[in-house]
Amino acid sequence: MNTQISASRRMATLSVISGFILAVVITIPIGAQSGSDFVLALSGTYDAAENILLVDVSIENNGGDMQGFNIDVCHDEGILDPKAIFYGPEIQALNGGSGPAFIFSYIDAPGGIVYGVVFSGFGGNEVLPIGFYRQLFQIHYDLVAGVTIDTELCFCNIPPCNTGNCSVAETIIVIGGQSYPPELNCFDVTSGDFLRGDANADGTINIADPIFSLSYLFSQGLEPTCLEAANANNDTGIDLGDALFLLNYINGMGPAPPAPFPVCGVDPAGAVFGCGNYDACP
Ligand SMILES: [Ca+2]
Ligand SMILES: [Ca+2]
Repeated sequence: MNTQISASRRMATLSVISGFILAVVITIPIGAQSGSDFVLALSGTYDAAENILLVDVSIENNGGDMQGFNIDVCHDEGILDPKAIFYGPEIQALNGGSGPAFIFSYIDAPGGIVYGVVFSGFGGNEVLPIGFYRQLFQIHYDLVAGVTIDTELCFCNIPPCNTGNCSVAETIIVIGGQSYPPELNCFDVTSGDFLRGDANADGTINIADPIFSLSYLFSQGLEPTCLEAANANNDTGIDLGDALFLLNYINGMGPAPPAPFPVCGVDPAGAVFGCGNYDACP
């Protein structure tokens, strides 16, 4: 759990995305299974200037020393067009920083993408130990012209490709040379609304929000489910300044949070940390 908090916090503190980027709300999973030692999840942002949806695939690994994986993500081909896949920082750090030994990447698999990674070459022993990996890899999708972001992404098992060369396509995690199935959830993806300053994502702004932020920042409290909502002052950091900004506003001693505020909406422009899950808007 500490790994999750520190990794996410590091991402929140360091990640600054410039340009015209809107938060993309990716809602809670549909039809979640339970009991797996591996929980996959999605979060994302939409870059309106480039018309690209950037989706991070995370994994909560409670199973052991992970040696590799094959993960399929299915999408609506009438809305999304996958263009590229990039692995995240922990995979980049493998093998002395040279990255994984083998990558099998199929962005044109039927109905989705297939991404397989083997950490070590012959004789190696590279693993990702138990922990939370916020950006195991990232998928870049183009939006099909003329559509809005209102769709669903699912972790899935894509049948062996009838074109190309992806004959091993089932979603599995590898530990000790054995394959294990993770949870296969679906996530709604919308260019969603949120309320700036609502760090605890309950739909209202009050003193509970700066307390929630302070707990997250300094007491290993829960991470805001919508990081951009916690960016109360709409600058390039999620830090003590946001809690102080909110406290000043709540006590009538400072300005109100920038839009979207005081009603729900999308971020009109600017730097965004992403909004993984915000359900409090009507
Ligand atoms: Ca709140
Ligand atoms: Ca801030």
